[in-house]
Amino acid sequence: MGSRTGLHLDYLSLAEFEAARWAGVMGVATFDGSRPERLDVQVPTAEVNTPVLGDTGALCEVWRTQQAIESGARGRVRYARTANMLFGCIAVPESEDASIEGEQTPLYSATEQAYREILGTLDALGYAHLMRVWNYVPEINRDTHGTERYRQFNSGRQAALLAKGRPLTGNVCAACALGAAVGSPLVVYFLASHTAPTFIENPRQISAYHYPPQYGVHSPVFSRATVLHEPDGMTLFISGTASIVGHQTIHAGNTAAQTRETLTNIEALLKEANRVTGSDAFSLRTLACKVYVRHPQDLPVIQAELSAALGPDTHAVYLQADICRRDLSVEIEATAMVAPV
Ligand code: 3EB
Repeated sequence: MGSRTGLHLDYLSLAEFEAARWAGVMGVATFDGSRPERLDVQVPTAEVNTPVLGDTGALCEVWRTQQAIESGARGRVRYARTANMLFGCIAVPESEDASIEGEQTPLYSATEQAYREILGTLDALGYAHLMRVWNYVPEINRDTHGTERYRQFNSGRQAALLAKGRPLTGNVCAACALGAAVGSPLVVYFLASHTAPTFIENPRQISAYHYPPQYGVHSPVFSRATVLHEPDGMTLFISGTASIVGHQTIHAGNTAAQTRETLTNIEALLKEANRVTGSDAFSLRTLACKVYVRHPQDLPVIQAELSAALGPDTHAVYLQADICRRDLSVEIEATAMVAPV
């Protein structure tokens, strides 16, 4: 999606991206584990292992800017930055050794290390505000060491935030957390800013960081959305959004109804984004959506609901991924870039 914010987001097939040979690429995520051949080694690239649904084949999520970029690495974090923004990524394998010193699981340790390195990088380079984080956790719903792996991830994320003096409620990043193929490392990529974004909650939902303990001893730490105001435009990052009202999953077993409820949640977030920015800039039609589908056979049902709600020109890509609650069959994240108000 093009915009005047300096930041651009495009979802492209690998072939389209290889042919484009763009300048100004800040970061890339690929979703079938492949790496574009022609990509400059300087460009931080998150290699995510989730099957792409539909007929595009390998998919590249490409973040570009019109501003000058400097790239580098710090520990395992690869990054590219402009004056106000930093894209980064990290992949951390799970190692049984990593947790020897504590009672923690390998995934807990990998998560804690990933977040410590991310936050350390942001502190060192002066990008204080984590705006948006994408988390891909192999076998997210599997129980190991007596606990679901998503919950182990939540505990590790909280521990690192706490250790780095970050808040666990309120001004916390927009995010998503999805499953990935067995044997993959934990992959996290993110966008941070120098100037503060605005953090948005959904009036239809309890904030995730206030979920009751039935969802895990350590709550997930994320905001429902963030919006970054820049002189030349606004960027809205909508977190992974699902069929949750209050704190409860609704329409378990009914994917069409879950999709509609998810879209209602996204509409509520768009309304909030318009309210807090004093604009009417954000609407369903301004969104680029990334849709996570648990069961590939649900793809046509989900596509039909999306095009009914967003129109035939829907900007959406579809990935097969497990979702962090076992009773959820679909989750949608979205990004919008609009001109200044
Ligand atoms: C939910 O609303 C669904 O743990 O970072 C959505 C977005 C979800 C982010 C995360 C989890 C996360 O609770 C799951």
